[in-house]
Amino acid sequence: MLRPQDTATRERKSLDGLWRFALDPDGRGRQDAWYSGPLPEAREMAVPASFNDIAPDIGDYFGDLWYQTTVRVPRGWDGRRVVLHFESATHRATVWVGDVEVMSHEGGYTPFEADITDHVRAGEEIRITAVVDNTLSFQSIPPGVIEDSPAGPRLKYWHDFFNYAGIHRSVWLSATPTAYISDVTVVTGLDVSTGTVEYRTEAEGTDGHGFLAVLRDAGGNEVARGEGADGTLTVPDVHRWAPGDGYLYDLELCLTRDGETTDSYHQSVGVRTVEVRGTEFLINGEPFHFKGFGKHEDIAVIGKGHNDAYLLHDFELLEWSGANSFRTSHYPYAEAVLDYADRQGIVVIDETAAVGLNMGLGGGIFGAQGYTTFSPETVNDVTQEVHAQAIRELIARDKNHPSVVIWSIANEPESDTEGAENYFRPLFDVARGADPTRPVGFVNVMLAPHGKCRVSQFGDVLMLNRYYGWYVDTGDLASAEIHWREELEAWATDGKPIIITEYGADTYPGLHALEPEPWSEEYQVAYLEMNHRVFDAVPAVVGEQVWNFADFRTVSGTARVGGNKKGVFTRDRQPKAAAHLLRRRWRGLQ
Ligand code: BDP
Repeated sequence: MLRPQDTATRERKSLDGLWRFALDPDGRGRQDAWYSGPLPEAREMAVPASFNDIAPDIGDYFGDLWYQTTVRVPRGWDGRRVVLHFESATHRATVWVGDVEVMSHEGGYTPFEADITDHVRAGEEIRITAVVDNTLSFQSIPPGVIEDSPAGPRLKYWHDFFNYAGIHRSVWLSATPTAYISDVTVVTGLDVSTGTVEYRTEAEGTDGHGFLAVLRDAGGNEVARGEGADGTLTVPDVHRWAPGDGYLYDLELCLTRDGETTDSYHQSVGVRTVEVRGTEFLINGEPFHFKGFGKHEDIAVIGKGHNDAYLLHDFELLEWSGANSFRTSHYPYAEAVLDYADRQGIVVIDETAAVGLNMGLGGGIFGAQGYTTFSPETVNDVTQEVHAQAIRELIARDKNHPSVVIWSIANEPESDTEGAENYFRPLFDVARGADPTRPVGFVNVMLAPHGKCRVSQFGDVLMLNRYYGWYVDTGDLASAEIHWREELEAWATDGKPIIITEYGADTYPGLHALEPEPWSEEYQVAYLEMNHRVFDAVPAVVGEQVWNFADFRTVSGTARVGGNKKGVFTRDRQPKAAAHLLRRRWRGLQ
């Protein structure tokens, strides 16, 4: 699947704006065919946005959410292939055009689309209705469960961020030629100063057509061209994509017939290599050290809705703090985020939405207890296939981003049992089958330390989340330092690169203490300094990503004060004292 583009042969029309919107607590809409006319009792809802924080009375709702809009198909689109494309709908959706069901999709963070040519006429208005379901189950990624409570059913889940949902990203109507390019895969290589761009084009309806690929530099000058659906282009004196230098070439892929270009698609290309060698993580053959954060898509009012202003602001703050990377904890982010990371030379660890596959974690902190993670009744074979599909869709979507250097297939799952080992082994194969070029890993939880974890054997890198001095040795940084170093030195014996993908301490902004104590700004600083001493003593550590970039909304609980407060920035992006510490460390300032 390719994202809609405006090119010499393609057009797109944004459907973002205010849609009609209705909750369906009794689950009547599907059988009463709400798609067959204007939605009953509709209010309006912003797209893209989470629906939860827009109005005061709907935040915790779960079930079917109905969205509807009308759009006129441009007059000039007669004879064209018309596509309806959703960048995401959380966590699943079914879509109708008029009265015709055109598609369903499972998974809240990857795109889906349908060819709706047969259901539309150029120049006429169409009604688009989507029913989005934000319920989680043991067979969804991430998992959840509906439990009874005296006040009625409640949705519980094992991840530490709020279940924001809705249409979080843009929706497009687009037109392509009927013979069209349907996918492209690019793999780049380097031989001293010469770059290679291996490309593979897929296309439909192309009898009698030829293929052309033209590579241009950032100034628009042609540097290489090739004929055929597949090929390898060579770029002497290549300008590499590198951390901090997001140089991109433009690869234009064309279908041609009788000397005319009948379809054209543009793919940006960063020429770089990624490799794990021993305990080193190499980008372009040079050791790379990750400095940055685990982030969230989380902002006031909009929730997980994509917002360009926050995108730019967050990257400015990454730059300010000296960060060179982040992880898309705990789900694939909007594609615009990865495009921007490509252009800025920011390195990304790209994660699926497989978070909370660990029912032993957070007992008492985050919610339900008493479940076994991997069992026929809970996370089972069906879940595993949904998870496999989530990995395939993530890689299909993001495979051409030079910024993406690691696939993270899960965050903090149970990983110390036979059930976990059997569940994950084939999922690593799925990831490697979909992309043999990038390292694959998963993020290990503190409950499965070195010697107990049965899943890290499958990873190319070790990604560890550790909270010594916070969840254990709370307030006792001296003991925390000893314990942490012991564990890390044990992991180093595995001979793989180690990235600390989470370390952090909840910090209430403005709370101060002469003797650093938990929740104070001074403690967050002292906690980070302790961690840094440990990392700097273990050469296999090739990266540190603080948890979290900013405070974020989560399920309420006794350990959560107005959200998770481990942000180095507040939710509205003001620095805590720790932000200045990181800036000094990462920028090498005094
Ligand atoms: C880890 C999770 C992350 C949480 C964090 C925390 O990966 O999602 O928000 O800990 O407790 O368990 O703050």
